[in-house]
Amino acid sequence: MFKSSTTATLLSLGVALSAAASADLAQAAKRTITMVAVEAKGGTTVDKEPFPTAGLPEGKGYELEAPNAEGRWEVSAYRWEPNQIIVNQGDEVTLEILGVNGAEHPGVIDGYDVSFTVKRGQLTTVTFTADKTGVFEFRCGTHQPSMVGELIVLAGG
Ligand SMILES: [Cu+2]
Repeated sequence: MFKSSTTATLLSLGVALSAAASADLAQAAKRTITMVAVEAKGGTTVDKEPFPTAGLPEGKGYELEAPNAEGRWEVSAYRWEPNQIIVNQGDEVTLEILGVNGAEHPGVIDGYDVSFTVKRGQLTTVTFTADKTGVFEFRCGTHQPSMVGELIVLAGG
């Protein structure tokens, strides 16, 4: 008896909470998303792992350095972090992007006529209203094909 009434209470609480979450989602909001432009790096020596023979896609986004005199090889990839941004239609979105690796990253968001440049050690602020729904690619003009992301704008309630 106690158990089933507890379950019923928790269920109604859950319904109330999800209703509140839906109400929040339906309202346009100011959203600030903190991002970084980074280069993920790794490396090892040929005595531990052989140098990969397959190669990587063309472009400056990926780098695979052949073994040096000591047999050490390196691999790296430039990326936006995070690279998936989900907002609601109507939100006023601010991206605050810190350049950590790489001198400069010229960025664009397709379909939004938004462009910006991120420089190492500087915080670049990009503000726009997410007025169109859909999935929009954002990318760095220099570091392809790795430095891409998706802006996902969900339909308003
Ligand atoms: Cu870049």
